[in-house]
Amino acid sequence: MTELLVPHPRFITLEGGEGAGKSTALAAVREALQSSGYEVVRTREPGGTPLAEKIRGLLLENRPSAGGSEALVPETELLLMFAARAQHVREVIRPALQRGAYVVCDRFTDSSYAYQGAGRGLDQSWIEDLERRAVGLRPGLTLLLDLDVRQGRARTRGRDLWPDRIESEQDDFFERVRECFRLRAAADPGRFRLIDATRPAAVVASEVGAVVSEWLRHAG
Ligand code: T5A
Repeated sequence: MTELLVPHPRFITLEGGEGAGKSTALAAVREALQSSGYEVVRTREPGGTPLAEKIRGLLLENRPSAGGSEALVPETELLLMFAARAQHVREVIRPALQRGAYVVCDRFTDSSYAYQGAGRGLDQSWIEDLERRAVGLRPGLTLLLDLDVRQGRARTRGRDLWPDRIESEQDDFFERVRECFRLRAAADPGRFRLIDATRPAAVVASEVGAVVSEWLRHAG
């Protein structure tokens, strides 16, 4: 049976390109929610359950020993992302929402549209179908941290000695990813908030906190 896509007001996601500062901003989201007295479940994708974290390892592993000389083809990459997501939604996200918690997730299905859809060139309608059938849930609020591709990559280069398999893609791949995120945000202003992530971390965190407080006034 095809599931309906239901946006949930207590489900908040952070999206953006590499090094946009999502992990850093997530702390500001959590702080804003906890200071209002809510239980917060912080999680990430791909991953978030023991099985989904194993799938994350398959997806991001960059050493040739992971699959010998066998490269992960785009279709496998997409299906593994959704395999991990289905598990994560069923085991962690839905139960937390059902008991009244807020769930804050570092990346979700928008990343599949951006990376596997725009980046790898896979058919968007296939992703839509997987989203309806295997996920059936959308965030109520998505913070898109937007940043020039080179600036983001310079940040992660300074941090990562060994880039993962997806981080090792070329700039044009990440330009398509960024463009897709921006188009999705423009098409759905009720859900997305575009955050200028070029500014210092403290300034970004303060805006993120303000956006979440505003969201709580409306949704809480
Ligand atoms: N993916 C994921 C898909 O392809 N499809 C999908 O469906 C999903 C769910 C995940 C990979 O999987 C892909 C996307 C990714 O390639 P990951 O390691 O979780 O892998 O990768 P990212 O989510 O990109 O995580 P990063 O850590 O690389 O980026 P963040 O979280 O955006 O950045 P953050 O906060 O760790 O910051 C990066 C560095 O910049 C500094 C931080 O201190 C840190 O060193 N920084 C700033 N510096 C200056 N100014 C600021 N404002 C800063 N904010 C942070």
